[in-house]
Amino acid sequence: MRLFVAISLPSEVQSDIHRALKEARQRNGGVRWVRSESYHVTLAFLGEVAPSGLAALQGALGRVVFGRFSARLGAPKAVPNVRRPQVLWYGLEGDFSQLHDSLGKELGQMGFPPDSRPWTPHVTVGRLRKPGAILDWPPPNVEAEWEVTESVLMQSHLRPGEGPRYEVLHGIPAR
Ligand code: 2AM
Repeated sequence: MRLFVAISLPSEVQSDIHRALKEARQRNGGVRWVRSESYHVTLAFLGEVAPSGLAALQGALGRVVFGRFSARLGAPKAVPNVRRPQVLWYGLEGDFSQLHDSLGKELGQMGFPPDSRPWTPHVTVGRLRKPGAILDWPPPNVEAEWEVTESVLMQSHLRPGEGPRYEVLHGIPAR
């Protein structure tokens, strides 16, 4: 099973982002735009995990400790740059460090390797198969701030010809 740990976005934040991207979506048909109900913040990508390992993984996630914190949507960004972007995202501001560090520690003890690059909190909204110029970018900023009270273990169901469908398997509450 293809798994990752994420923070879900409130549905009104998902709608606000989707609305802000209207022009960009219309003018950039070559971009694989993420469906609004799938917008999320990835904390750790686990990749393929055997179903037999799920119980131990859920046990480890139960040991993740973090206090609730406030997250705010930041600026839209084309990565690595606006001339030849590969990924389009909105940045995020907030104190994600306790959650990210505790999660990294528990996953490390389970044998999952740490991030190879520094982690930047973001919400991916589009991906480009072939890096190319993007029109109507940047889109408007979106004013959104919310309280992060849990993170979630997600399963990604890949569907040929369609975007993936994400299923929440397990909640990791703040405490
Ligand atoms: P991102 O879009 O926030 O970068 C679920 O597939 C999520 O895991 C994706 O939204 C992506 O997060 C991240 N992801 C997918 N494949 C990945 C990979 N090979 N390495 C790291 N992160 C990956």
